[in-house]
Amino acid sequence: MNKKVYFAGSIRGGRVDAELYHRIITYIQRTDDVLTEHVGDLNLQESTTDKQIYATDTGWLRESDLVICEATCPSLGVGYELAYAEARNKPVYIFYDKSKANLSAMLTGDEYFHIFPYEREDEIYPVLDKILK
Ligand code: 6IA
Repeated sequence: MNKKVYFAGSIRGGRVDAELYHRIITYIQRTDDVLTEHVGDLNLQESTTDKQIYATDTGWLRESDLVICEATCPSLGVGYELAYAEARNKPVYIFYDKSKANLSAMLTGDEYFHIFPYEREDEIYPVLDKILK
């Protein structure tokens, strides 16, 4: 059965990597379901209240089988989601470009998280294959 993937990526933290999120989400969707497809929407518009966003996203986090995150662009919301997922024992996989980001010690110091520093985007996809197999 398809896995339900919660993909986390920066929104208000900055959209510099939105196209990368879109490519990762499209890749995951070849085999599995992404609950948060909008994170990779290149024309994302705020269309609802923050309360509604929080209620929907935390519901999806509880419903998800696993969380996959691209964390190169720092985001408070993503950090919150990762802690929320850990508290509910969801497996969490974090990718970041090590030439661009110095990931928070609150992530790299937490052995619960599976963290994958990469140098080139093409290193991400074989790891995704292993995670989703
Ligand atoms: O602090 P940030 O905004 O960077 O947090 C980004 C994370 O919070 C993402 O992984 C999302 O799951 C979640 N998030 C933040 N803003 C939204 C949002 N905004 N919609 C859904 N999830 C969000 C409204 C855009 C709407 C038109 C789809």
